[in-house]
Amino acid sequence: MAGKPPTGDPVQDAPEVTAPPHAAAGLPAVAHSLRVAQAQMGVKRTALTLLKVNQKDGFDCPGCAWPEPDKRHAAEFCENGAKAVAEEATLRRVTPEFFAAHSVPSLAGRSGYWLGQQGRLTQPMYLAEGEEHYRPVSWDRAFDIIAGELKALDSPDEAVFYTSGRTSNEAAFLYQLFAREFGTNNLPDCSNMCHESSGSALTDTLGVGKGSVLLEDLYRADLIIVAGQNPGTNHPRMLSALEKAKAGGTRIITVNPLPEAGLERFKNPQNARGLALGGTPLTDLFLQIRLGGDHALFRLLNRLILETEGATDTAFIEEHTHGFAEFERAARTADWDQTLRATGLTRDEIHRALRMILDSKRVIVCWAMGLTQHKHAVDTIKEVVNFLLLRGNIGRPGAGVCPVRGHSNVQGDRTMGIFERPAPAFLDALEKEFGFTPPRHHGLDVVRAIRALRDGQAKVFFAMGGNFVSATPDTDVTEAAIRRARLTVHVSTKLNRSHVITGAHALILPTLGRTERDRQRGGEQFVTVEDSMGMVHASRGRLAPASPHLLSEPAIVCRLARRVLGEQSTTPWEEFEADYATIRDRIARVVPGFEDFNNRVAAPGGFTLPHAPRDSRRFPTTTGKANFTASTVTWPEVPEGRLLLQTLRSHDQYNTTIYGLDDRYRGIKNGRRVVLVNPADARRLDLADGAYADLVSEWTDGSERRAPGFRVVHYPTAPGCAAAYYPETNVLVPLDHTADTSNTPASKSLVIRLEPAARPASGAATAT
Ligand SMILES: Nc1nc2c(c(=O)[nH]1)N[C@H]1C(S)=C(S)[C@@H](COP(=O)(O)OP(=O)(O)OC[C@H]3O[C@@H](n4cnc5c(=O)[nH]c(N)nc54)[C@H](O)[C@@H]3O)O[C@H]1N2
Ligand SMILES: Nc1nc2c(c(=O)[nH]1)N[C@H]1C(S)=C(S)[C@@H](COP(=O)(O)OP(=O)(O)OC[C@H]3O[C@@H](n4cnc5c(=O)[nH]c(N)nc54)[C@H](O)[C@@H]3O)O[C@H]1N2
Ligand SMILES: [Mo]
Repeated sequence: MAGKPPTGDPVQDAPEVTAPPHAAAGLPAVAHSLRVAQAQMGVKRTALTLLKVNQKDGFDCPGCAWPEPDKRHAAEFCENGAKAVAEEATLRRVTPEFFAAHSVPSLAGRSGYWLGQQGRLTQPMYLAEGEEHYRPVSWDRAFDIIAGELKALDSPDEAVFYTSGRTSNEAAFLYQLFAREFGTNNLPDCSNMCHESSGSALTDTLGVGKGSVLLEDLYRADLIIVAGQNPGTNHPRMLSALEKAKAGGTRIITVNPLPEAGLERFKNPQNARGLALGGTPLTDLFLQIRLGGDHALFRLLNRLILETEGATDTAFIEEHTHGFAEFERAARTADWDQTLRATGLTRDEIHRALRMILDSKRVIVCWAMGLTQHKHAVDTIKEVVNFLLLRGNIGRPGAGVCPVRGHSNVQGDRTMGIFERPAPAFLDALEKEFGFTPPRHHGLDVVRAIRALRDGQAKVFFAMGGNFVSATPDTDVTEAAIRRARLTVHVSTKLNRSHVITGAHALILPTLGRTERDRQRGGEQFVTVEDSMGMVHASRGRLAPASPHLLSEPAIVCRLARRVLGEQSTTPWEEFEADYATIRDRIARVVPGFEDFNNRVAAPGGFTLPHAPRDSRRFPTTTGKANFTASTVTWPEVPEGRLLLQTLRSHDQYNTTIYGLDDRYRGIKNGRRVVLVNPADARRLDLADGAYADLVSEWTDGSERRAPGFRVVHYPTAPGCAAAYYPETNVLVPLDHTADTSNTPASKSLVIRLEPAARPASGAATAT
């Protein structure tokens, strides 16, 4: 029933397994989303809220960053978008009485699922040094506490300002401005763990760290390759786009170790074909690749293209690219046997892929975490760029790179300057506009911030959203690092584990969500976001705020900045808080592409940011051209008797927020501590389906990490590979196991062994 959170810890980790379906969405998805939404919001609020998702006069779905089509459906949301909305618009509340009843140590013993189910945070709360309970605190006192600790630091670089990807453009711009006026570039964000590898690879090769395609391009492509992405769960509205593309003749190659139901067949609940008929088959060719084999695959494809008479776009290569000769030399040495070993694919499969590629004039490659979270992620993505450059598939309709971003405004936050390594031109613009001297030396990313906290070099940790301790790698190391901090502060909508693993003292600052009205002195405000394809548009919440004590994210930053910076700052923080249009006026003057921001964002649907490679085949790289690259092909080697583990999302979670225990498209419910293993491997390792095992990750320095008590599920993943859910498995990822260059935790490739274990006592709660 709406409004009533579960009382006992509901996480009975007793996984039940059935055969996975071969299609995604359809009526069950609609029914499921309404059920979830009504449990949190009640019937009326569900109807009122869901109808405003992604409408031109409504709010941006807080789920994923997939763009909205220009012609919108009355119900422009998906099952998982509905869950994201319900999670925020829930009627359940976490009140001061809740914190009086539950000590912080007792909350640290609860699962993340249980914490999230308690509802929205309603008042600023303070955990004083040496105490075990959070108590209510006034906003003024909260800002005093933060200012006190920040001013006591020996250097501004002892503070860390983390951002998750839901923060609006306006809040993000103010937040980075505050951090830099305070004196640090320590602005790590969730992107460091997510698409940082894409940003690194694309900036080096194309000059812009973002995708180069628009929604219309997908419909015009002859071929779309979806590599390392599970859109049926994580970007469900992408399936509608793929369906539309297929209707126009586009073919699809899926590259994935798992046969993901959403990519096999899509039953669109918004049309008759999806409702009554069997839906649309999406994938034409499924390449069931081994984890981390993509670099080798694309390298061999590049060699085969080079060897095919007339297959390369020589005019494009000559006019627009740099480094071709060196790349060609490297690519010509690509080795068949090595590639078959690295990928686990057959010659025939690779030849079939090649034929489809050569038959296609316009090609798009889409990818997500399956490519970015590997040690060699940046080189892999650069190889994808080589692949597209070879046939001139950048900067023309129906072709290009399409890294599909995660959080709904993670791309916008970066555009607004949330970056620990800001471009000098961006800092110059800030300096000119606001009349202060921004720090020029680089700040800390996520992994480096954890090390600094661990080593006592960072003392204040401030988070604008997110769930840092659960999202980051090496859970035990990270939690110990956070506990060494003097002060931890979280601006949040929902309770999570990061609120209960704290520094010496801690604050929770509750904030408005996307769905809620934002009234300031200057009247009702809206905010803006940028989607995965560089489209910027307004987002307006309609619901009454979850509590009268909430402040918006921009208001929190403005008040904090005034309290911390005082006279030292000439920035008009009060004016910014009263009227967000005044923030947008400044963004317009600082961030290229946002000229005349307020007027342009007033247009229904907003506007598209410029993208030089996409718009005019100009490449703002160091060479002034698109860069071919020639790296050494690598892939993860797995010793005998071991498996390669990827950590991924179930259908019933949003990152560290667990919506429920039903990974419907994989046929797993009522539990999350499962490990998916290929049946042949399982037999070899003598692990029956339903047996229990500890997952032990083995690290190059000889150390080990253990996640106990996982149910073995025989599942048709690629041989040699295994899969288990994040965040339960983050404990297995060593802090130093990161991608080269981007420093992204390599959470999709962990060498593990499975140690048979007893079935955990029935009803055991999961700790994460
Ligand atoms: N409902 C929901 N939506 C979300 C999220 C959520 O948690 N829930 N999270 C959001 C965020 S922040 C992000 S970043 C995105 C994440 O979106 P995804 O990247 O789709 O998420 P993952 O669950 O990590 O899935 C990775 C996919 O890549 C495949 N894969 C893993 N390793 C490899 C490999 O080496 N090669 C290849 N070719 N494939 C591989 C896996 O089998 C899986 O299908 O989704 C966003 N949207
Ligand atoms: N092992 C492993 N680890 C991973 C990954 C993986 O695939 N495997 N994926 C990585 C990826 S791609 C990402 S993006 C990170 C995610 O890392 P984060 O972004 O830090 O984590 P989330 O779980 O998305 O954060 C959820 C919390 O955000 C808060 N929140 C929600 N909405 C709002 C809002 O509007 N404002 C504010 N202020 N707070 C809000 C709520 O309190 C909620 O509890 O995790 C990474 N970690
Ligand atoms: Mo992400």
